[in-house]
Amino acid sequence: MDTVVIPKYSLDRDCTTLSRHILQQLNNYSGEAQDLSAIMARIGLAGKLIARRLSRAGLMDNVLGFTGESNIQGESVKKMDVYANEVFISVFKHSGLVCRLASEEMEKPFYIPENCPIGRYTLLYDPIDGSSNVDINLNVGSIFSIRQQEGEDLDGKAEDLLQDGRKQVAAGYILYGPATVLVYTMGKGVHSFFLDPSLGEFILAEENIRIPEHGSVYSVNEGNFWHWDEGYRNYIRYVHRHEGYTGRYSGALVADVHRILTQGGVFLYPGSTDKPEGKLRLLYEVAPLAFIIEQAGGKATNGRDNILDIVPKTLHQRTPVILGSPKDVDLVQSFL
Ligand code: P6P
Repeated sequence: MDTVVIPKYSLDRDCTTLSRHILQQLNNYSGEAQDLSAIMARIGLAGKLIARRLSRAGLMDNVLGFTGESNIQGESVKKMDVYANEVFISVFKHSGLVCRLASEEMEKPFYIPENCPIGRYTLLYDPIDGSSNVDINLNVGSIFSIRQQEGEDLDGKAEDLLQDGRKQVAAGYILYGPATVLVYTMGKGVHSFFLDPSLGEFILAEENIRIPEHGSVYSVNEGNFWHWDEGYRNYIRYVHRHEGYTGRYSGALVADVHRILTQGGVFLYPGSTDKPEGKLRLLYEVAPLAFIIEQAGGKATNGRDNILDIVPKTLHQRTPVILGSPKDVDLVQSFL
């Protein structure tokens, strides 16, 4: 299946919005298809609201900097984290679509009561990933994953979310950069949309994106070098000593993974002696990105198991991750 690039500036291109593309992908106009189409459109609205805030952040009071609070992860919360988290909640209110939201910024799942009698979908998300970049105007992203509720969740613990990544109905990310780009999959390939500010719409740019079999980029925070197992250190020594490799690391997962998706290579965030599970969260960071990468023909592993096969025990469970081009993921694993 080749990557299809849509002719630019055709009328039909300008009309291929997120919601239309979902219906095209599902090739039906059932209630369920319409629901998923509406969910994706609302995720697009969240992206537009966050992109607008980011573009004005430096000119507004009370947008940048820290709140002084810490989140469930024990991390200092940025004002932008709180705003973006609220955006995702607000865009799904009175939608009848999504009953529960699970976010990096909220210890427990958040229920939108007016939606719960009928809303059978759950949104899991990292509202602003890479928020350390917000104050210096570098790339940040949002990551999302859609799952269907199983059972009645009578105890309000959303334990049906603790299932493997293959239960994801849809997943993707929004990259806030020179352009705002939304990339998603529903298990039928990976597709990218650019926000056209003149239309206020995400417009289809590429369909069925395929990750190169190999790429020159390795993306990792080498500052943790002496905290890794020897196998990771030997991999880094290999790429240091062999021609054809280059390091790229932005500190924002979405930006680094988007580079790997489009140019090939490997992103890794290994476990360390003090944090054997690594830093990145499984349910709303690594599993959605693994779905994207695998759908594009790449691989995603924790060093032993396929990321999409991992069954989490807790909502905010972390996992080590190696993801990207098949040949490069295999090379890393050959040292472990
Ligand atoms: P480190 C940002 O805080 C984040 O969650 C990801 O976006 C990013 O990949 C990672 O942490 C960076 O972590 O330890 O390299 O600063």
